Amino acid sequence: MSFELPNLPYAHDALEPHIDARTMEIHHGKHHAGYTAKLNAAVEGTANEGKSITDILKGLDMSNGALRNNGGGYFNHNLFWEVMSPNGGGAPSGDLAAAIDKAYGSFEGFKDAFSNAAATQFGSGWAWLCVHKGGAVEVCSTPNQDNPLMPGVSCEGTPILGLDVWEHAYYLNYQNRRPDYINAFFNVINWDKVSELYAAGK
Ligand code: MN3
Repeated sequence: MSFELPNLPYAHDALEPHIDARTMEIHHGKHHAGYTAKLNAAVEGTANEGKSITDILKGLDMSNGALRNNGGGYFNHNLFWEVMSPNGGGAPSGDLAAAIDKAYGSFEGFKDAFSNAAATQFGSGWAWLCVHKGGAVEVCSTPNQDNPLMPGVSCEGTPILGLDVWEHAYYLNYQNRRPDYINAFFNVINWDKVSELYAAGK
């Protein structure tokens, strides 16, 4: 059984004007599809065949570049599409809001920390909100397609929100204005989904 590229949960143009349709087409149909195909090639005929992507990442041999880059790329984009929605934006509520307030003082405090992590990740990478066992949340960032599930990587929690800050994620619409893209992302965050992932991961 091999990994499949998931369908987007909305139309390519659904996140406009925050994320443009052409970027979504290329990002999902070319980049994510590429990671998926290369992940399958990296897993085929190895002891990882048949394992879930989470199990593969948690048990990853970090020196296996093909699996690290493409397994990370596969998982990270799966999460990215899910945590966005045309009906997104606003702020979280309930347990997740309480955990965010506890860690960052307020939603605005969290937004600053997350935006800063995304803006200061040098070159390609991701910003994350992770949950640890017990329910504490933490913001961090990773280079390339690394992911906090991988051994020894950054905040080592379960990622429940991820923002792709590779140039392929924003360059057509925002060129070098990464901060504008980060700000726009907050208009499409699907906090219901993030809360669901928080409840499952804490
Ligand atoms: Mn990407």
